[in-house]
Amino acid sequence: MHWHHATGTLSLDKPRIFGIVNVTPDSFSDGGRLQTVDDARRLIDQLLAEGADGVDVGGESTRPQGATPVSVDEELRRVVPVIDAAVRDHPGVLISIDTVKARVATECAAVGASIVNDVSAFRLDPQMGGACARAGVGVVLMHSRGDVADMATFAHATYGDDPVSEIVAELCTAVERASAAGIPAERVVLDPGVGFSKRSAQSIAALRELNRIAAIGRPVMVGVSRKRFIGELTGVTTPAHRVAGTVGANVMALERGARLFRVHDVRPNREALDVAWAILDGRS
Ligand code: HH2
Repeated sequence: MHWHHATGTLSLDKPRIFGIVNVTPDSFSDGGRLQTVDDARRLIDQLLAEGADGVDVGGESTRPQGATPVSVDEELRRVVPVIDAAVRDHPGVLISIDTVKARVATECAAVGASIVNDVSAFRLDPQMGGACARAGVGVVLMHSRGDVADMATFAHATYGDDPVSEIVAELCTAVERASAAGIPAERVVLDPGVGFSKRSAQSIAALRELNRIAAIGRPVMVGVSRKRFIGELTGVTTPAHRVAGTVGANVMALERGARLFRVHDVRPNREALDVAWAILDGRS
């Protein structure tokens, strides 16, 4: 399988890793770490040196403790200089912009982002589908409910007996939204949205039954890195210390069909996913 994006195609014949670059003062696990563009450049150098296939740059947090929505101008002020610098430092680098806003997507694509990662799967900005179609970007449609301020809380975490069937149905609706906006299927990746409008049991069910999401027919990304359900299962309260739990979840997600992994800690995930893939795939 291949994922088409604005500057080419990414083959998914092995696990692909996107390193997280949060240019936000309030992200749940590493907020405030990047104070300057040079801080972001150093992090990007490190993520790529450790084996990331691309970087996911975000300027608006969706943290569980009630994120503060950010204006378009403030979000652009945070992310555009970082994307500019990444393109200059690493020509050809695959850059994804994590945003729910069409104008941010358009302006980031203009300076070199090839992928738009929308945690609302085009629900929150009616212009987003058209903007992504025009820019020719690859898109990640992530499952969530509610708005930026409450999507990472339990406010909308109400499901019946089979939460995964509801996640699958809502992702299928997102795929239709993207298609109606003029985005070809080859540009679409789906994400179950671990921790978004889901209690831990529901996030774990989504990972356990990830095959049902893969069966929709598009490549699957997962973002489990350092998340709350890992803290609950392991007792590790500091998000940055949840690396081993993150690796465990990613390896199981690979086995159940995920091919794209959004992580903070690239090296341990790279090593684990490459070894797991050699065993799964029979090639080494
Ligand atoms: N999770 C977060 C943000 N963006 N995108 C995708 N596709 N999948 C995810 O699971 C996902 C995402 C939240 O994590 P993080 O960026 O670490 O924190 P914050 O939202 O506080 O910036």
